[in-house]
Amino acid sequence: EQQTEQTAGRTTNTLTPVLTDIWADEQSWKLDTYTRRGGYRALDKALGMAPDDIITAVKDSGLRGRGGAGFPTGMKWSFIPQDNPKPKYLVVNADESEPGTCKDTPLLMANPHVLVEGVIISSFAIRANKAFIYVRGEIVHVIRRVQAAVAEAYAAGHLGKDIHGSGYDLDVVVHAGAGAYICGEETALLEGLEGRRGQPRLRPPFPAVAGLYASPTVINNVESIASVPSIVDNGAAWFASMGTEKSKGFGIFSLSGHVTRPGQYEAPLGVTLRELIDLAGGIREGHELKFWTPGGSSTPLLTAEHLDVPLDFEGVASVKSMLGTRALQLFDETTCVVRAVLRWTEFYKHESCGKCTPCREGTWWLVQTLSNLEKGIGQESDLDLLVDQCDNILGRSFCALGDGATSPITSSIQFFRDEYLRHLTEGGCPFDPARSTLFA
Ligand code: L3W
Ligand code: SF4
Repeated sequence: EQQTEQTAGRTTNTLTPVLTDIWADEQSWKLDTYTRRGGYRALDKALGMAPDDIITAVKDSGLRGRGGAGFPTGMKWSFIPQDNPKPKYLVVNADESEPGTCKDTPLLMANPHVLVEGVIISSFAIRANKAFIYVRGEIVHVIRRVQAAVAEAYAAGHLGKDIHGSGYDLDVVVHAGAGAYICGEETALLEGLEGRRGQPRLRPPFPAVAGLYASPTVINNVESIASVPSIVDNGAAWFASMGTEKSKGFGIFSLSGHVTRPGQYEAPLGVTLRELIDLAGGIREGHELKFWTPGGSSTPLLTAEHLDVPLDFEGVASVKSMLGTRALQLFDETTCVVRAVLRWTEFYKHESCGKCTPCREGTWWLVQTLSNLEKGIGQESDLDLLVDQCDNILGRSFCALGDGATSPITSSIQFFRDEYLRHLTEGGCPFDPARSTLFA
């Protein structure tokens, strides 16, 4: 318990305290605490509704997938073919592994019951009697916490047979992954759940049509499912009143790196990085922002000139990046961008599942070219070679991992070409690594 308390979410400084409102409470992860705060009230309401009306409410709310792609959640649910006699499944993607992304893990630690309640309501809506929560394998304390919450929910009659006397049955399995980033890709995750090597499947068919055990399956991110109880409880219009025209509601933004108070900040979509940095106490004293990722390392880097870009799907796309997982990693002027990008590229090379050639071979070549540049032993034409290597991966890979690997490289060359060249003219990194708190 001691270890898990330390890793529970701590931030209470939020603009829209919905998913995080309970985080500061003592033993916020316990069923009693959650119930005292009105937890499982939405479940009763949902069980009194027609399943299709819940799907309509989620559609009307405008909720879009919180795992990175922003696909409309209610629309995804409506793709489940109800005339298909096969069982339907709900799978929660809790395999949070995107570099910099730390929103689902603290949510699960601090408030696992909001996910469990969301799982029951969502499963009822799509007529599933079995749901899986696929948790990243390395985070054992989180797996234990989710398992404990599921056990509490069974004991209280929120799970199992005839939930709340409604006649609806649901079983939930908490599954631990084995530590591969690729298993966050939805079809690789399904392969893993079925006991096979985690590698992506060809889509279509999308999981909604043929997913787990070739049955209709909804796969959603933790935060998407955890948002459902509040939509049922407060109504679609309440949710849609927050956020922007096409990116409704709220989300957890995780700030890390050179910021005074790193942590999770829940805010309406469309909030700007400038506003979030203010909440987080500013960039560390005496320094200034140099570059940042809007949604983890798979989303193109941005710079200080983008501080006022609305952090919603459209706003970030308008500056040729992606909202992604709202993993805001902030780097000040002491950080060497080439070194940071090399570090991420090594990660993609390591995590490439090897199924397709552009990514398997290409990420290896990216590391070779980049590390030569970083050491200052390359030549100027290597920068063009690097861009060419990216061009041969982007759009030619089997899944989003290959594409994502090119994002930090191409965007950093766009904004910091001179810094790359300085490595060559100075015969090595112009930054004194001892001055960099991240890479010293
Ligand atoms: C039925 C159709 N379903 C699309 C479903 C599809 C999926 C969802 C989004 O990648 C991104 C990626 C990473 N019928 C459908 C349909 N769907 N058309 O909609 O699909 P898609 O292909 O747009 O995206 P994706 O493959 O889910 C996710 C980016 O997120 N990312 C990484 C995130 C990593 C984490 C983590 O570690 N937890 O979230 C960050 O930016 O690059 O672009 O469900 O089935 N016609
Ligand atoms: Fe595997 Fe990379 Fe190809 Fe995706 S892009 S299938 S991770 S080799």
